[in-house]
Amino acid sequence: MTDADTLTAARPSSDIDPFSRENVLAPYAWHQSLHDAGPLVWMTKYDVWGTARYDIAKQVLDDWETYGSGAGVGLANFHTEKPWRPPSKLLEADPPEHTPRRGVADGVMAHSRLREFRPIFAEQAKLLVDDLLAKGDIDGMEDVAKPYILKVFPDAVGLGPDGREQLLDYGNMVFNGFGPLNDTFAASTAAADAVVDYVMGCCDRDRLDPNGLGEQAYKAADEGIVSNEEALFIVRSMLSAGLDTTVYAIGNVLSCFADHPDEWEKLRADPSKARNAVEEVLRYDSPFQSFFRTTTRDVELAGQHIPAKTKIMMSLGAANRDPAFWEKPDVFDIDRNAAAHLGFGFGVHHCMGQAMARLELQALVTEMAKRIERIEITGPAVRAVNNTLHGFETLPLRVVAA
Ligand code: OVV
Repeated sequence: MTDADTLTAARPSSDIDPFSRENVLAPYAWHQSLHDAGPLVWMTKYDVWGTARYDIAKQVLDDWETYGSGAGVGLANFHTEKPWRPPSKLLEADPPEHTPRRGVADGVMAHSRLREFRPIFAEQAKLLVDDLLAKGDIDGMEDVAKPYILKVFPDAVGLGPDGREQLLDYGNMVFNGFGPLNDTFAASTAAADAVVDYVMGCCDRDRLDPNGLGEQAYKAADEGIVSNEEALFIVRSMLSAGLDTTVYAIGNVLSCFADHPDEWEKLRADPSKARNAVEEVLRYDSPFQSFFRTTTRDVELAGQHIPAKTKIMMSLGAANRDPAFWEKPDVFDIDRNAAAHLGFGFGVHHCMGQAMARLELQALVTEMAKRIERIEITGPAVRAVNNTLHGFETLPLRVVAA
């Protein structure tokens, strides 16, 4: 063997493109090959490291000092590439700047503060299920996921009623923007200017309902904890991360249960299982598929030497099915303890909206479990093409009343 061969042998590599159309549509086969290639794999298509392993992903997420977010949490390396939008002051920032902003966001989105939404979401879920049962034949995205989330979440933040569907267009761009500037990204940014204008307008304090969550961020600015600009960016983060993610999650919930009628039966027998069922969907079919960190110094990881300023891709969707961590990872089982999934990330940047997402999802799943006997697939489901999110474009279903 030549020296070059020895080097190649010592460094697992893969030419997988995680962001190709085929691969975002059907991730589980390439997850397997990335997993099998090694704990940490050099991805030749993009010159970044990648991992499909639960323990490595968690180790990276847990160490913000070594694996930073300030150079972006997508493929773009802000050391050398210009971000496509002004970076998030939460997600794409590191301590110490990140810390007070995150403190404010956590206060606004704290479970204890959000509990007041539980009856409101339950009422919306009830109205929605009335409508679904009246129709019978429905589309899981157009009739369930989108109308529910576009009602409950912008209401909670304090947005007006008009133009809300543009929030989904914005999220689509944001989540494509964590991948390469490929055709998928380009297609989603075709009408970017109008959509960005709409979303930035929504972040304006004067336009937010004084009783909503957005205003709470500005109250922290009044107290001097963050600046007004930081408050505006906290609202932008809510509107960036809070829509498409939960819309896709609801679609994945519906498809999981349509595909696994026995699990639906288990849930119907005990709707209090809704809580864990939601976690299991987020593990089994994670809406949030991947994230990056960038090394802040030279470091050894999984036996590899990685220089500073290098990107590492964590395939969260793969980690959530890593057989080294999960028993029978490819089995959808609402009774398993799924709480340790990485679908909300981990560490200082773990999802700030997770209490909100859980309340939204649990309210809907509980209402459906009480009143819907069966969810059947009635036509070809079409997966959505997005560089980061995994969900459906269309999901034709029939719901049968209990
Ligand atoms: C987790 C996440 C996704 C998308 C956008 C943001 C955060 C943000 O902070 O803007």
